[in-house]
Amino acid sequence: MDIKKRLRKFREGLIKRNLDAALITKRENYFYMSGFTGTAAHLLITRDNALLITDFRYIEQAEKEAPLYEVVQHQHGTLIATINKLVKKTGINSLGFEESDLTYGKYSEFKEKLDIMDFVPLKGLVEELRVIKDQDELAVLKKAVEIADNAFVHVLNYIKPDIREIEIAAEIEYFMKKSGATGSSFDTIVASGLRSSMPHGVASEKKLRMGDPVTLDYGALYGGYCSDITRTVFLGKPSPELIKIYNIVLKAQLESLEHAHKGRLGKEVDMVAREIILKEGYGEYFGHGLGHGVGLEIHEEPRFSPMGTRLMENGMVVTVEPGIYVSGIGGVRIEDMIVINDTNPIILTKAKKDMIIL
Ligand SMILES: [Mn+2]
Repeated sequence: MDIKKRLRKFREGLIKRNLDAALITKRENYFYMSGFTGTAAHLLITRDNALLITDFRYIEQAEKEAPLYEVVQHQHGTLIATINKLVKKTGINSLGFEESDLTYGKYSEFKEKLDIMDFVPLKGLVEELRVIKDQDELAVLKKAVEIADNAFVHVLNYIKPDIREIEIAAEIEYFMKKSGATGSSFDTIVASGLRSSMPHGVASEKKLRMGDPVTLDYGALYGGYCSDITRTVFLGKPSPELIKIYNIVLKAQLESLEHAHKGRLGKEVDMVAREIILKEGYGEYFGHGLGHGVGLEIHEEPRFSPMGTRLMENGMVVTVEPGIYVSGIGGVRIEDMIVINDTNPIILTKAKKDMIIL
């Protein structure tokens, strides 16, 4: 992790915003800015200093993981007093805080007790840096995707009549953990039969039956980074309408991939898939965006959606996941993770996309 470079860019952002310093409280962001993996830390980054404030439990770990930071210990109940000492020492007057992370309760307390003139909401400074992934991040993301890919091949052996969705989910998660994942990047979705028309049907106790479509949507959390994959497979021969739906979704997925490159707006890529699905008469059954950025968080910038006004740049990692969901019939979604490139994207997901009938 090139923390030095991240700090340099962060400070450019501070200067642009006319801030002396910022307090970083969101877990993904303090990890990104320092390398610290613990669950309790405040970063105080000024134009000249980088301070990591944590408690007794994490001192040794913080010193090891965040060597570019001066680690400062606070006692129970003395966090604000500790920050005030550092504020005085570093002579800062304006301090940004992460508006999307601080609860109202914490904000009120900070506002009241911090010896700072300007306590200013900061929107997405670290998130902006995180949008473009560097080589180290891409290597970790690639591995996270590979674990999910392998889990897909593995779990196909378990998709049989009478098995419950939760057993399939457990098998996926067990496999991923044995492969090095620290966990799942979100609650595993296994939606079979009519449940597959629920785009986010988390695995239930429903048993699989012949003729069921089975949508699997899950991901590995590996080295702090998330992967995200969806495939819909069929247990026995599906109905003609489901076959038709599958082929439309596949076509929309493949064609939008070709347009997911540098210089395109998020909404332009979304529109490619949307128009294909609309033309086939299923427009109203594709009710979500085409894709989302993935990294330390499962959903982050940029977005492929009708509202996506961001220009695609090399090194962005995004999902491409069109779907059609018809209540009473079922649903299909196909999702890959890609890296934006000059022309064709680098498709990280390798799992087979041709229709699988088990
Ligand atoms: Mn997704």
